[in-house]
Amino acid sequence: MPNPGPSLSRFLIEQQRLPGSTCPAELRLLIETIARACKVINHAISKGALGDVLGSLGSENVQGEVQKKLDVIANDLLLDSNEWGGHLAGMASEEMEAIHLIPNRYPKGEYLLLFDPIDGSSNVDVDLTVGTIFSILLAPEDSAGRDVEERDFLQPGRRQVAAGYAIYGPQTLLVLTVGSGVYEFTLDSEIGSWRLTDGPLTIPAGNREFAINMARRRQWSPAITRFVEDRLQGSEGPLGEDYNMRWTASMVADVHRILKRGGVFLYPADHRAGGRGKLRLLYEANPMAFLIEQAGGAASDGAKRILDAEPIGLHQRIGVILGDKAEVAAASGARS
Ligand code: AHM
Ligand code: MG
Repeated sequence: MPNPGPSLSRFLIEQQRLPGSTCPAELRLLIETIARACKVINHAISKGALGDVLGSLGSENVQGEVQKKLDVIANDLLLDSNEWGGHLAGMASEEMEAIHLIPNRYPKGEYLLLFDPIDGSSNVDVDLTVGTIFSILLAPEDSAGRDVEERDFLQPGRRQVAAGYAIYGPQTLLVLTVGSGVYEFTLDSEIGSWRLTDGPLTIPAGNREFAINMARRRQWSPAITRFVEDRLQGSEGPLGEDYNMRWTASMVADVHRILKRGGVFLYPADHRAGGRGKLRLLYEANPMAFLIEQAGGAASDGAKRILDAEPIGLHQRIGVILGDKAEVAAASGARS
């Protein structure tokens, strides 16, 4: 690939022209709009204290989490950027209890957009990597001619037509799938253009790195406990090899590392409480699972494929194990 490769627009237009394309023009225009909003979010994040965007608001979101100023700024930017384009029937976000309908003054389209505007937002105030995660679905056919409702968003992840994330780190990247591979674009901030810099991505097999929040150990199932314990014993244990552990508290950063370098990410369900884990199915687990599968990896809730989970609520949580196929199988109870 020439470096830098084609712009995001050119890449998507070329995808659109391929026989059997999974990227029609309307989807391309929607993705370009999301990518533009991510550029503005990137700008706001990079201003930091100079832009008065750090710190909390004192309010809580529907999850009972304290909202950071940037959670709300990024949420509003994504709503404002996407509601007038005519591509969407509705939106849903980690930061809003209810779905967001497209105002009647704008034309409506056939897609549904779900997002986590700032994932890993506890990292913002300490200048660590955060991201924006998005998932795109088609509105059900029977929603034509009426306002969409929450139930229209409750589709299994295998029905996603596109998913991706922007990652605001040492470089600002957009990582995207429209169901035919995973591609990485780097923001050239001087000319304001996303340029293809890698892809199609394939998760390298056999990287001995795992990502888990060890402080939740008491909540793990026997299978997760055994998986982690085997790796902690390293060359002195049953696997006979040393492992490394990484935890950034930003799923976008952990998933990006796995896409590029391999390994496995785990945020399991709370085994003792019969709980569902921390991460949300519709706008965190599903888009990441789609990307990981498209890059040759696997994504499981510990028992079954995440993309087959039948959603029952907009903000429902699910256990997440994703990355290298063999590691996901081992953490889900198969023998390591
Ligand atoms: P957020 O969307 O409110 O930021 O929460 C999701 C984040 C993930 O990015 C990360 O994997 C996880 O929460 C970290 O949780 P913990 O604080 O338990 O380490
Ligand atoms: Mg999140």
